[in-house]
Amino acid sequence: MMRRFAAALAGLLALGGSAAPANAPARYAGAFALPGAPHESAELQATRLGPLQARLDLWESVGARTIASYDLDMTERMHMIVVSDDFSRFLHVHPQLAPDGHFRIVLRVPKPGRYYVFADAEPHGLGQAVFRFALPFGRPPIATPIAQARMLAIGRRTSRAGPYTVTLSSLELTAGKPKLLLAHVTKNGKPAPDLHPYLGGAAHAVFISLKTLAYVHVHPMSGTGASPASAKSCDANGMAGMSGMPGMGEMRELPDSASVAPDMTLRVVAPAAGIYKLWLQFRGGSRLYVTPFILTAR
Ligand SMILES: [Cu+2]
Repeated sequence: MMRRFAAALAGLLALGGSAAPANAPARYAGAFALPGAPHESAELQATRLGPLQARLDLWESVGARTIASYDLDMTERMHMIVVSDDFSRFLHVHPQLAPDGHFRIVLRVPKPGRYYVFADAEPHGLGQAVFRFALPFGRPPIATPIAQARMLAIGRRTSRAGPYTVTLSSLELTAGKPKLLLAHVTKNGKPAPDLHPYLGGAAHAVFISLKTLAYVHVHPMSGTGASPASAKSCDANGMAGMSGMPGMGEMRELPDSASVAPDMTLRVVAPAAGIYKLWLQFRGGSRLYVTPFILTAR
């Protein structure tokens, strides 16, 4: 057995190639995840630290020039959304920008598998850009169709996280057009009394198309004031920040101590028809919660 292993290794070395050490950095080019064409390109270098952990180093460039200046958006310069390719796991993390223009973070994923990493940032003067990478973390277990369906939680307007239950007014979106969704949050059956802002927003909603991997990140507004008429006026006045959405201005950031109403309004434009998974992230008390939903855009 040992002799066969030694022979195989010798053969490899004889090919003039040496087996890349397991933690050799791997490079990935980013795919632009928003409609339209990007002004910049993005690259990511991943150095494996363990089966479920890697050091990520990400930078964006215009031509050969590495971008060094990024605007703050919702209190951070980059929002990194990490989703397993079976859409069962969701992470929202924040790589830190270094003076050399590189964002760095040590990412730990919950289980083996391939993960889509969405890097959402605003290079100064270039507007919002989102790039997608696909990073392998070991070999995923084979998921049965039943397990996949359960993971997707298709057709449910309510979703639970800890003591909270979130109910959406609808699971229907309109492709290419704004749709207002109301999210009602209860805690132990009563309207949630202890919701607070997360990263300056009442909540964060990330939609990803299961087919095209199109990415939409919106910030719900606290309260139900945004009727369809006011949605139109929002357009005119730029009330609500909806990155990835045409025609909306910056949202006023909320202090951490503020209260968020148990009813929130999401204004969503699905870029195309298809099935989207939504992760609605909010702060209840001092803890973060995320509730998944599946919506259909027609
Ligand atoms: Cu973020």
